[in-house]
This record gives sequence, structure tokens and C-alpha cells, in this order.
Amino acid sequence: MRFGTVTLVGRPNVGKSTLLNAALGENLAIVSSVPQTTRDTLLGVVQRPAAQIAFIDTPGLHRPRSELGRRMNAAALDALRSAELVVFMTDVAAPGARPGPGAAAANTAEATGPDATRAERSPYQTADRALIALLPKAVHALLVINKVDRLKDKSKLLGTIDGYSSLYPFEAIVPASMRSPDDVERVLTVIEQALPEGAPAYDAETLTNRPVTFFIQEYIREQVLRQTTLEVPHAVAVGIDRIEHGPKLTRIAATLHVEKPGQRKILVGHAGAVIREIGTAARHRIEALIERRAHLELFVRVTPRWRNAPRQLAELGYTPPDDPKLTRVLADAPARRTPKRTSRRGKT
Ligand SMILES: Nc1nc2c(ncn2[C@@H]2O[C@H](COP(=O)(O)OP(=O)(O)OP(=O)(O)O)[C@@H](O)[C@H]2O)c(=O)[nH]1
Ligand SMILES: [Mg+2]
Repeated sequence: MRFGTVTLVGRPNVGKSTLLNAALGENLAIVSSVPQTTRDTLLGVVQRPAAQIAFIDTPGLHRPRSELGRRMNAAALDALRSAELVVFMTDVAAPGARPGPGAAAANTAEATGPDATRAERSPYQTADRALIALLPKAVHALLVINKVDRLKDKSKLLGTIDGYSSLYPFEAIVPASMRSPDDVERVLTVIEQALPEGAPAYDAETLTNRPVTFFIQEYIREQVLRQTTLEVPHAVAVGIDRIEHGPKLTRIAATLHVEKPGQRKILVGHAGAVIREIGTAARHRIEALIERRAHLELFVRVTPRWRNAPRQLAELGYTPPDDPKLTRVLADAPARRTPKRTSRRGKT
């Protein structure tokens, strides 16, 4: 029997949580097309005939713009410390895509190494370079190049594999698509073979270490990510106010915190249409989780600057790391310049 803790790290949106869910065969982690979907680490224990794999899904590493972003990065970096094996995940670039401000920008001088010209390297690889440099020196690591279903010309992968193998002594590099069950199985087999012999640390029933309230918060936030756009998904946090288990159904009251009145307006929608839709979809997902009927009441509250307020972050479950140095490992993104409004009357 093999056992090991396997930490999944990489840029936001590459498919780390999708891999966790596919490995578990359950939709445990929230997944969305919005970068920075995962905000905290999540354990998922995969039971296989010859191995137990304790996956730790982590928030995508990025250049932060807020204290929340710094804590997300710190949570991911902290999870690297307990890993027997690291799975660094990247993805093939969507046609014409460029990494957004969420991607970690590498130092340009470092990005153009002697072994490759900049033209040979996608901007994604440039961003990954800075993150791979953060991997602990002696850790065993695999690279998964995800989303190969997007590649028409698979021969392009050879150059990509070469590029990455010059960055770190990965024990294996596995191109895959998390949309293909065969690929998921292939990735799991490679992971399993890289784990040490050892007895399982969790009993066979253990799926995760997070309480039900964590998933209720997450499943509400998942619907916000799916049903709103622009800055709204990033500006929302969910707090659980009350959970009461009645004889027939569970009553849940939750507050969605936004930073600005305009965001509240978008989240509530015309005559409450958007928040109603979010509530209905989240309720279905929560009912499947708790295996009983639920009544979900959602409130939307403006909590200015919650993403930068340590007390509010802690109340919402985004705790700082034990080692404060971890919050400073990735440089903050430069503040965006917001154009000054000039009054029509000429006052400034
Ligand atoms: N085409 C394609 N899309 C994928 C694949 N794997 C994941 N996705 C999609 O990529 C998006 C991001 O997936 P996530 O699993 O949330 O990514 P993540 O790395 O956990 O992102 P963060 O939590 O933001 O760090 C979702 O829309 C997924 O459906 C894949 O193999 N192929
Ligand atoms: Mg994720």
C-alpha cells in the first residue's frame, strides 16, 4: 500500500480543483471559469485499491491586489510544506489568450533564459517560471499540462515539455485533459507510483477535513461566480448566520458581503432576480450535500473593504498563516490607476 499527501499548485484557473473532483469522483470543490475560484486549501482523500492519496487543493498562485489575495497565496505556499509530492499544474494557452493580472508575472530578465528565446515561450510559461522557482528545493514534483483537448496540433506539446523540463527536475511530465476520464486515471497512476510505501493515514470513510458549513459557504459562492461577471465574483464573501435542523428541513441563513453599493445592486438584480437564481441553484447543491431538504435565505450587505480588513477576513474564515513571511512571497500587483473624475462644473 502507498500513502502520501499530494499538494496541487499552479496559476489560477488551470484546473486544479477539476482534477481533485475528477480524482474523488465527486463534485466536492467548487470550479468555475473565473480565476481565483479557490480561496482556501481543501483536503480530498482518494481511496484506490493500492494507495490512499491525500490531495490538498490550493488557491491559484497570483500577484495579489488585496490582503485576501496575500492570504490565499500564503495558504497555497504553506500547503507545499506538508507535501510528500507536489503536482504543479499548468494548462495549454487558450487560443489568443494572455495571462491576466491574476497571473504571476516573472522577472523579464529571468524569463528569457539562455536555453530558450522569448518567442519559443508562451506568456503562460513565463508566468509559471516564477512560481516553479517557489517550489521547495528537495520536494518530489510532477508537472501536469492540462487542457490538451484545446490543442489542435499536439506536436506543439513537445516544445512545451522541453521548456518545462529545463525549469525543474520534474519526476514526470504528463499532458492531460481533465475532461477525459482516461487521462485522469493516467495522472492518478503516475501520482500513485511516485508515492512512498506506507499505511493510509485516514480511515476509508474520510473524504475531507472541512465541516459542512465550509461547503455551504462555498456552494453559495460558486453560484455567485457562475451568475455574475466583472469584478462582482471577486468582491463577494459568504458568511453563514444560522443553521437550524428542523424535523423536515434544514433552515440556513447566509449573508453575502460585497464591497460597494453598485455590486449589491448587480448581485440582487432587477426585483431580486439574480439573488433568487443564486439561492435556488445553491440550495440544490446544498441539499445533495446534506441529503435532506433545505430552506436558504440570503442577505446582501455592503461591507466596505472587507478584502483588506484583517478582522472581517478572519470572521469570514480567511485566516492569516502561522508564518507571516508567507504573505509576502509574491509581489503585489501594481495598483490600477483609476481615472480621476472631473466635475462638469470644472471642480477637481
Ligand atoms: N477545456 C478544458 N477546460 C478545463 C479542463 N480542466 C478544467 N477546465 C476548466 O477550467 C476552468 C478552471 O477550472 P478550476 O478547476 O476551477 O481551476 P483551478 O486551477 O482550481 O482555479 P483556481 O481555483 O482559480 O486556482 C473551469 O471552467 C474548468 O471547467 C480541461 O482539461 N479542458
Ligand atoms: Mg480551484
